[in-house]
Amino acid sequence: MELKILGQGAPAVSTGRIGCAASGHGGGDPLSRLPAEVRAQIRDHPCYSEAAHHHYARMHVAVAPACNIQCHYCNRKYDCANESRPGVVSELLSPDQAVKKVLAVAAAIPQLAVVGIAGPGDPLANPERTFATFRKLSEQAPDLKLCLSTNGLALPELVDVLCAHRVSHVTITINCIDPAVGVKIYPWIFWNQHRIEGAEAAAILIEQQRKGLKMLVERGVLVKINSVVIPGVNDVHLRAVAQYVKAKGAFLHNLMPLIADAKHGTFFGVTGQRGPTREELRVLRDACAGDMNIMRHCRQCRADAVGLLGEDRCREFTLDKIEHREVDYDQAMAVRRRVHATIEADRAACQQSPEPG
Ligand code: CLF
Ligand code: SF4
Repeated sequence: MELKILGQGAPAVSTGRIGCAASGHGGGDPLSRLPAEVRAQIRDHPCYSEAAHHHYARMHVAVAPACNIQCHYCNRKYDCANESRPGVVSELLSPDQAVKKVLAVAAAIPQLAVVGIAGPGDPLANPERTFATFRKLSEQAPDLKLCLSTNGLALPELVDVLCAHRVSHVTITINCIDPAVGVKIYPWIFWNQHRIEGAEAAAILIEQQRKGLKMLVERGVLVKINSVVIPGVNDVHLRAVAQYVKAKGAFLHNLMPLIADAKHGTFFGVTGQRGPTREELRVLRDACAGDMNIMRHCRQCRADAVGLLGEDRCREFTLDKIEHREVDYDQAMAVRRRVHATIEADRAACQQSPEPG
């Protein structure tokens, strides 16, 4: 069912698909085995908790155009394949525009819980724009969780800056832990003012990802690993990646199918590299599941996605539509708190209900 809540002087808002069946609970909480502080971190994050994605929304702000590496599955004219389908970011935003958009979305979608920066390039290859956005959001939208997705090359030097900006969830795309596999995925990286190619480039990237993951885990940041599944290139190797990232303290592993199409202009697209079949993906996820928490509800979002996963509302919030919108953020935050409290009450009731059937 859909539950409607009326905020004081606010329009009717929907809490989303409320109900035990839709919530993924039928009695019993699949997260109950986790420590309380981790449950609190993922309770309303739609990517880190499968149950949460039925109730809570996320949005991305596309403030990061540049990248410091090249992946064979990406053409940056289009988008970052780390976190989105290619070719779908419609507007690049300045930090001020991004904040304006967040405030507008937060007022219109009270299920919003998380703001992420995921492209269209790499957020940490654009540190000024990324951190200016996070800083302003911390000041103006202090109740929203901050999330980031990166290839990891610049991560070690920026981990403490991320923590200082209260970024609580970080995704690192790790496609391999062996440079011999990496050379088939990354033609070059830009490192210390130089372009580096071949196995040396892959080895540097892998080492930076290793360091960044370790530093984040030491600081209590929840880390999700994204891996792009590329049949014949890294699919067999990803089992070793799953074991490795679990041993290093990652929380969740998201095995994403390669999206390759010649019209995207990517290397893998034009060379005819195929993605995995649904069955191949299922078998790999099941094989890795013994080693790691596996994410199975990823929607490979756009870098400017808005709304519940799979229900993208980004076209409602283009700059021309929000430019002159005045937002009373305190009132919006109060409405959001009531909506989130209702969602949690409903989830608690579901956990106490008996198993169906
Ligand atoms: Fe965005 Fe990524 Fe944060 Fe989620 S997406 S930066 S962790 S708020 Fe989520 Fe989208 Fe999959 Fe990413 S469904 S592509 S995993
Ligand atoms: Fe593209 Fe992201 Fe790879 Fe950079 S890290 S090349 S933006 S997919």
